[in-house]
Amino acid sequence: MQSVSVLGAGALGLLYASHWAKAGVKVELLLRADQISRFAQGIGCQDQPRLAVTLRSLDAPGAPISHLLLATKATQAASALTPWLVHLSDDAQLLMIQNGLGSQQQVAALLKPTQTLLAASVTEGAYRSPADPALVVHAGRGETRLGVWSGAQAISGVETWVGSLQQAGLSASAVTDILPVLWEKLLINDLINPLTAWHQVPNGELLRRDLETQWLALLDELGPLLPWLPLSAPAKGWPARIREVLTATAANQSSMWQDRLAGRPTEVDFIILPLLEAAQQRGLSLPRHQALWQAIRQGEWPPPAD
Ligand code: KPL
Repeated sequence: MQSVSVLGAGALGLLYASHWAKAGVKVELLLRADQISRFAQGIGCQDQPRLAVTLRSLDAPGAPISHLLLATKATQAASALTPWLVHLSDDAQLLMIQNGLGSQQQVAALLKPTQTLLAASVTEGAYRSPADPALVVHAGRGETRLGVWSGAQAISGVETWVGSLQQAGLSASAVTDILPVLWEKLLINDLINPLTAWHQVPNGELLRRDLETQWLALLDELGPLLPWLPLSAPAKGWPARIREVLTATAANQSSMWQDRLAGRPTEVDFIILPLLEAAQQRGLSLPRHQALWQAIRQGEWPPPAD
């Protein structure tokens, strides 16, 4: 892959974009006109030299987009992509890296049958530098597992993206069935993100005994639902898997905590809601999840601790 366009200049978008740029891939950031000045000095990972990338807004001329990384929040994937659809080539390949489930279906519905949609589950820990929004802090090394969601040249598309991510120094692998992988990630996000945002703590703090009991209680509540979900239990069991992610991303501010800090809508409708819906279909109830979803959705965060 010689060039890639990135839509969504948040933490993960910048993380991928700067790795590609450093590896010599031609990177184009797709931005709103009012965002351009923010990236005029280049982008990069904190403590590393800045890298120049092309900054393109909707009204600027540009070549048809053949490879697009869609790195917005799940809440914005479809709406952010819509104005760019006319700039996609007929055989464009898109890779989505959103948390949860729901945004993939929304984006697939916007594409032509000749275009390819890939979806990925990402466990990289990253947040934008508080001092400079053009810089990203790579707070925890994770991986990108990607597979086909829909489209024409899906299989060869997966190989192209995996190869390009690996060449850029990121850990990436192809999976034959992406849905169980996305459900597994949804569960990880369900157990980590709301609680870190609620208590305003980095991921690693959920290893504290008092907070661990809270995500273990959420996990316990999911027990009767898990056999119905299209995912297989991690080899070491769920608690060990969650502790592994918490340890690997200990210093990270979860994306939901970042949303709370920025006053943005959170991704609860893509993370907790699919679980509530799946439970409802089976006649199961998830009162803890229901209460958490409702409170966060309505922005009823607890007051900050003293
Ligand atoms: O995906 C994440 C997120 O914050 O959204 C994890 C893996 C929990 C890293 O923070």
